[in-house]
Amino acid sequence: MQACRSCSGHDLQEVLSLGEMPPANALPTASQLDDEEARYPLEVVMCTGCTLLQLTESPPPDELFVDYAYFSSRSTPMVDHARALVNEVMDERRLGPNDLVIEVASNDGYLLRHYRDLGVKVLGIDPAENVVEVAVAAGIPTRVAFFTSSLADELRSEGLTASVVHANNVLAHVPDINDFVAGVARILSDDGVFVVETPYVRDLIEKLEFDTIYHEHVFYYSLHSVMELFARNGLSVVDVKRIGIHGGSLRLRATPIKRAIKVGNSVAMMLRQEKDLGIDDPSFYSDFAHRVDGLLDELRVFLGERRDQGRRIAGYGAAAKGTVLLNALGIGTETIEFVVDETPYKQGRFIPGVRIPIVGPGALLTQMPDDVLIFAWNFADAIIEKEAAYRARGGVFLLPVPTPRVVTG
Ligand code: DWN
Ligand code: ZN
Repeated sequence: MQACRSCSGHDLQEVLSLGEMPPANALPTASQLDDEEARYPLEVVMCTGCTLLQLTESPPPDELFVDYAYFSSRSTPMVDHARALVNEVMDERRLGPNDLVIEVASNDGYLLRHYRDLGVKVLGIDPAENVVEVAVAAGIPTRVAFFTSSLADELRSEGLTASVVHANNVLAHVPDINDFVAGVARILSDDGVFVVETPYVRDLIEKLEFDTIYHEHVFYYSLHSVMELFARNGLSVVDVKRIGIHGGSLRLRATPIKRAIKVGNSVAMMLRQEKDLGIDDPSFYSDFAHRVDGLLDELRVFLGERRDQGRRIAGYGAAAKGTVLLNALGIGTETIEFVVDETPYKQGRFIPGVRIPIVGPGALLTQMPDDVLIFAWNFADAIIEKEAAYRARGGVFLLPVPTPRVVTG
């Protein structure tokens, strides 16, 4: 990679290298275990020009997102979170049957279903044919496509413009990000709003969430770097707030620059915070790799001690984060017997690279491992509550970041 994907700058400073890894959601089936897995460098650099952190290499999106393992509705907290967001936007915008809401990366309809139930017109856009099938079966009109500026023009030529465009956990995933944002600017109606949720680089660094670095996540945004990207493509960020989802994200609203809407105080305040923290300065990231190495060493000791005591350990959540964590640790079935996950697509498959079997959550009670390491730590509360019977029988939950620890209380 020679230049920044956002501003084309050439001064790229290394932040972290996790070596060569298989794509986090490329879960092999039993019959594929003898096949060679594709591996790509997993390296993050910072552009000193526009301050955007990004991968040096990312597999072609076709390879990552067409047959996709992630079904948003399989995580109840995601559905609940989406419902709350829809209610917030409905209160703000008073949308009705003549308004169109578009979600880019609409997955299985986990968010649009709430607008549809409120009588608002919806259109999903998502490249994952296998996941879109679920959305369409649930009555959510969805285009199987990657969102691009030419798709935006096509939709506009069909007379479609959006009162709201949602993009949750996709702004980080699109290598040609300028074209993507330009497309949003084109499909928004004149008084439309772009509502985005994307993981926040401040949380990644401060909470050592290195396992959220994987090939699907090409970018790691600050407010500063998002604003540079949006301004270049005709959008102005008018409101922003930090939210807890997925380890800590930004929820921001943007409108076409030509509307010259007054920028809210929230934007100025967060930019001030980022300046005071030095988030747009390479030195903010200079000890991250060292801290990650320290965490990996701590995790190896923590898990090794429990295994040496004869404790059997399983995992919870065949999350992309789990693939990164396990491959970075270099541990497999000698330490983690199996991983449970409620997603039918994932069951019967294996964690890439380390080949740990993925099974249904019933295995917790039938196999009764002593410890369960939660890879989907962003949903730990919901998982621990759900698996109360396992704890009642003496099962122990473990969390890996920002420090390895036993869940008590
Ligand atoms: O950006 C992305 C985020 C939104 O989701 C995608 N690129 C990939 C994916 O990342 P992830 O796989 O790390 O996300 P999650 O949401 O932490 O994965 C949770 C996994 O755990 C899912 O496979 C579902 C599973 N799960 C479960 O089996 N029972 C989750 C919950 C809450 C449960 O109760
Ligand atoms: Zn740049």
